[in-house]
Order: sequence, then structure tokens, then C-alpha cells
Amino acid sequence: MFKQITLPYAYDALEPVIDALTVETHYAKHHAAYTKNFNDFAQKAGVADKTVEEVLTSLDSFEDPALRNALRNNGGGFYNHNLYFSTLSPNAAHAPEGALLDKINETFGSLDSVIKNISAAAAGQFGSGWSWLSANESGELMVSASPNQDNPLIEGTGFVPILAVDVWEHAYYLKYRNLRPDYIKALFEIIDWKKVEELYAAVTD
Ligand code: MN3
Repeated sequence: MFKQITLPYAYDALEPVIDALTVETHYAKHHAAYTKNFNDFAQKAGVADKTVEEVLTSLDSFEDPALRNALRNNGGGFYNHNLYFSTLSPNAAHAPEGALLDKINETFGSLDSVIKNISAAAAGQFGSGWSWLSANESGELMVSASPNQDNPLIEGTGFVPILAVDVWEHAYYLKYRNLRPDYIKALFEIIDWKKVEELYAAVTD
């Protein structure tokens, strides 16, 4: 059974960056639907006992294209939103420390610079999708964007996402309307770099 994370904050806790109705609809409707559908399709495909990472990195092994696509879209939606919601916080640490900060400085020059890269990738994603900061086992970092519910695992990059920016309109449209860049800028006020640091440590351990 694939489980949607329990939100570690109330629906209105991310205000004024994200309004309560958006968080509730996003989590209790969109994310819940991806989770339910992923469980149903994983059952059907006989992979309900696998991890979501195992399913997303072996999509080529599913021969039925409709089933493969359903696992990709719903498995991606399940996984991506678990990451997104778990890295947001009303008490966000606004900068990482330690190994992650060192690697960011080495790779991108500064924290501001990596945030600019992630934001540009998010703003430039045509239509629905995501931008990411990802890490591999060697500790290298990568900024990228993906369409729909794809992610660097599905894309076979060998990188694991540790920070997610959801740029589907359902993530911001009630409050920000067409102003995606304003949402992205505000989102960094509630992205918890302490959590991102934990995920970096888990990937590179
Ligand atoms: Mn979403």
C-alpha cells in the first residue's frame, strides 16, 4: 500500500504564500487521487509490494502501454507530491548548512544562484510540470525540469529529487492566477532547506 504523507502542518499554515483552499484541494483531492490510482494500477500490474522508486525506475518492463502510462503518471504524481509537501514548512530554514551548502557553492557558486537556476527551470517549463534540485549517490547536484508528473527517476538520470517546485496551475492559480514567477519566488519562503539537507544526506549516504 502506497501511502500519501500526512501533512506536517494545517491547510492554512502556509499562508500567505499558499492559501488554505489551494493546499487542501492540492493535497486532499489531486494528491489523494494520484495515490489511490497508483495503488489501483500497481495492484493490477502486480507491483504493489515494490517501492515507488522501483516502479518508477523500471517502467520499461511493463509491456502494456496503457498500464505503463498509468503507472508513470500516477506513480509520478504520488511520489512528486510526497516530496513537495514534505519539503514545505511554515517554519522553513531559509538556507542549508554543511555538506549540501558546500556542494551548492562548489557547483553553482552560491545559494542565490541555485535558487535562480531552479526558478528559471520552473518558470520555463512549458505547460504543466515540475522543476527539481536532485542529487546522486556521489553527492553531485543537478537542476532540471520535467513535464507532467515525470521526474529525474522516471527519466533514468541516476539522480534523486530532493527539492520540488510544482508548476501545475492547480498549485498556484487560485492566488497567483497567471503569475507563475510570483508563486515560484514566494515558494522559496516556505521551502525548508533543513528538510532538503536531510534528503541530500539520505541520497548520498
Ligand atoms: Mn500538484
